[in-house]
Amino acid sequence: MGTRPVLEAAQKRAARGNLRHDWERSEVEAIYRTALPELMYRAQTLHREYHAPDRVQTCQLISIKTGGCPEDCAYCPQSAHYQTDVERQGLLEPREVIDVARDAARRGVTRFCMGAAWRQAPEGREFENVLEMVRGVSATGMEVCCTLGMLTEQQALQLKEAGLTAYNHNLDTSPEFYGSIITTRVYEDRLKTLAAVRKAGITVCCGGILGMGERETDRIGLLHQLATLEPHPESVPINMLVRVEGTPLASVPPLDPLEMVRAIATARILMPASRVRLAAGRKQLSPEAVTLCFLAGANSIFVGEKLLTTPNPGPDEDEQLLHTLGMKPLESHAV
Ligand code: SAM
Ligand code: DTB
Ligand code: SF4
Repeated sequence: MGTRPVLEAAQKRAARGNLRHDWERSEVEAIYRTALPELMYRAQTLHREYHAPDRVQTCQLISIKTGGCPEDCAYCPQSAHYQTDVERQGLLEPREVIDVARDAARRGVTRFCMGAAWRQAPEGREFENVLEMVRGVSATGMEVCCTLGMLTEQQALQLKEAGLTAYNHNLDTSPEFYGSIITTRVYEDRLKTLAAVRKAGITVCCGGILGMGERETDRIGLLHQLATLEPHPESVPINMLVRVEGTPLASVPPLDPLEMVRAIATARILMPASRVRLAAGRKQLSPEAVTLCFLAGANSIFVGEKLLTTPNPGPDEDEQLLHTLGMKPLESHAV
């Protein structure tokens, strides 16, 4: 290890001692409602203590199994409960996925996330194929993330063994609002899978969606849940709802982008060492709003033309934006 990584690791260790997991909901509320200039100043100050302010992690998504999901998540175009334009696609072949990953690594992407429209990860041949994908992606040197729905402890261990570094499993919103969005599972199911992931030694990627018609208190409730997980999720995706025709949330009023900014700044203050990802919804945000999200402490984005099934800004647009802002992708360690 050179001097810089050693220093960084030491800083991280020292910083970790200061992390709080006992946030009161009222404290989260007070932070969220701080006057914007003060909120941004506090978020930016912490951001600089823990992260390089000009760096952003680039992650690429691939949908390895698309549509036909038995869950009824009101935001999701892949739920079998709703009539959307998403074309169903069975599990891709490991080779196909690994080829896409290698290409992403060559382009400097540092995290690769495989998403499947499952209620829970399957057993048997399909799961074996997912493990093969994880092994192949892991060999590129990128961080490897999966989001496959609920997992058993055994499956989490097998994924870890195959080289999985992160598992995405979102809490999505506050416990109070959850039942208005999803009826086919409960908050506790999510927390159980998150515990299995932790137990297996896989890092946690956990966040939520804003703009689903929730109240401000629900956004605060979500952030409170995330910040009281111990340890904090290493990665916190903040999605702005992509409103998709055919889903029950297709015509909810659009979210004020400043709510994204406030939520990101609050996440940065509550979980200063975590990566906060400005996830879905970038295509719907202006370059100015995206810039404010970066200033609030977002330091990770999804790149590539597509998220799972919906459009994302293309590589040219992203390159231009980062260039204009004088920001750079994290250095790639791909092999
Ligand atoms: N089925 C698995 C699950 O739900 O955990 C993995 C795939 S699921 C599509 C991954 C995440 O995508 C969801 O938890 C949700 O937060 C996010 N998501 C789905 N549809 C979205 C939309 N229309 N807008 C924003 N985020 C969305
Ligand atoms: C996350 O929080 N957002 C990503 C990833 N984790 C899996 C997914 C966003 C999906 C947006 C809707 C779609 O493209 O289908
Ligand atoms: Fe299924 Fe995940 Fe979509 Fe819910 S969010 S319907 S679990 S794919």
